[in-house]
Amino acid sequence: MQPQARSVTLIGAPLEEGSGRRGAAMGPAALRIAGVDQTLVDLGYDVVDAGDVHVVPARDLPNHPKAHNLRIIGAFTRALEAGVYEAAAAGRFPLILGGDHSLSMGTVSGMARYAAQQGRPLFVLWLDAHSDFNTPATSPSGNIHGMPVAYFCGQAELAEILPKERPLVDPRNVFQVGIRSVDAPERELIKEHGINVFDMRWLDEQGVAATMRQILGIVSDANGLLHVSLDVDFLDPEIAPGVGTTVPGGATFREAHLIMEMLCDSGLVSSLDLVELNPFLDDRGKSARILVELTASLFGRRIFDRPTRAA
Ligand code: 6HN
Ligand code: MN
Ligand code: MN
Ligand code: MN
Repeated sequence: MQPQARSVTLIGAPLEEGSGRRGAAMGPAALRIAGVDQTLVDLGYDVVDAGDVHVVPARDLPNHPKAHNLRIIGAFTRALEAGVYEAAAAGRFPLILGGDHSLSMGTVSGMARYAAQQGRPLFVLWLDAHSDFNTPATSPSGNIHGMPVAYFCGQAELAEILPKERPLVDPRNVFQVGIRSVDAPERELIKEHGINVFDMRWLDEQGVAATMRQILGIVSDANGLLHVSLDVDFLDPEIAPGVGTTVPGGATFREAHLIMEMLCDSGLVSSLDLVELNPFLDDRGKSARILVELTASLFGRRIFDRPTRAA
């Protein structure tokens, strides 16, 4: 099986204001140069590149002392929420080229609106070194890219970026894999809200195959949609150095590919974010290329077909 939609809309989100440093705004360009569009065309998909989102800072939002650049991030959130919702509602697979991780406030919110309309639960697979469940009150940095999960679960107050009645994601429907850097107050929030964390120790002990079977079984039993958010720092910095927040001891090339292959086989994936790529910090396009390789695996590139049980 393949991801559900046979047509893909690429949406560039040149956003870097959610991270503590510059460079991630060049991410969409690097992913295009690495060939994300043609890779999907070669796999047989109908691909439309909607180009990059361009916004001006939202003047109705406050300047928040503990959530930096809220006005520009708020404007991106609104535009991405709408763009992702519209692509999904048109039967297409939204693939977001980031951009720092604050963009997921918009993309996941857009998918949450779509899922609610379909009467199906939305699940989120968060592949990241970090939990990104800070709030302005707990954040050590004030950087909003550390807050998107708390935002789309309704826990991070960031003024009224989206209407108050926006559909939220149930924290128990969030699966975080690869986690190895969590702030102390953030950890308490994660436990309190029941986020499912499969940290690096879990992966070392249980392996990615058993972990993914467990997650995919839950999504499948619930007839859910699955949004995947892939942060470059999920991967080990040796293979993917192009990110501002490297943490040693990340996923290997093979672990990451197996996750993508199992996601593909499940047919459950509805949407994908590729985030935190910082080409300014990359090593000759290495990280951009691996993201495109992983995307190809998620969309069905494989070495050989596996024997299937069902006829
Ligand atoms: N990311 N927990 C740290 C913070 O500042 O909140 C790091 C967040 C990193 C965010 O990797 O997308
Ligand atoms: Mn992240
Ligand atoms: Mn991260
Ligand atoms: Mn709460």
